[in-house]
Amino acid sequence: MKRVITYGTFDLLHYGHINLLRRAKERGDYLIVALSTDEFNWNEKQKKCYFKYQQRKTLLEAIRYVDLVIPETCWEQKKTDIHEYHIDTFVIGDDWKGKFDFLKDEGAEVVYLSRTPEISTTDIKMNLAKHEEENPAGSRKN
Ligand code: C2G
Repeated sequence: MKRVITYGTFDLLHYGHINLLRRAKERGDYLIVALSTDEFNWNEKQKKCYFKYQQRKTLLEAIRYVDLVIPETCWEQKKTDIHEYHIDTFVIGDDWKGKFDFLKDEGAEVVYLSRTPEISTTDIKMNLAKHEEENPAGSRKN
C-alpha cells in the first residue's frame, strides 16, 4: 500500500485543489491531507480563512481522493509525519518547488506538481469583492 501525503490550507475549495488532490492520489493507494489549522494559517502564513478548520476538514473528507485528514500545526511536522504515517511520497504544488527536498533524507519521494493556472482562493475573494462593489446587494432590482 503506497501512502501519499500533502499539506495545505484548502480554503474556499476549488478545482485547482481538486486537480492537485486527484494527481496526488494517482501516485499511491492512500492519501493523507495535513490541513493547516486556523492558528498555523494566521501565525505562519498570515492567511485568514473564510472557512474554519473543521469546515475545511469536512469538505476535504468528502473528496473521493482523500483517505485521511490530519492537522498541520507547524512547519517541522513533515519530517515526523513521514515516519509516523509510513509515507512513501510527499506531494505539493510547484509553487513550493525545492522547499521540501530535505524530506528525501527521511526516505520519501518528493513530488512537485504543476499548479492549476488562473484559479486561487485569493483571486476568488478579490473577484467576489469586486462584484459586490459593482453590484451592491442593497440596490439589486426585484
Ligand atoms: N494548488 C494548485 N493549484 C492552484 C491552487 C493551489 O495546485 N491553482 C495547490 C497548492 O500548490 C497546494 C495545494 O493546492 O499544493 C493547497 O494550496 P493552498 O491551500 O494554497 O496551500 P498552501 O497555503 O500553499 O499550504 O506546509 C505547506 C503549506 O501548508 C502549503
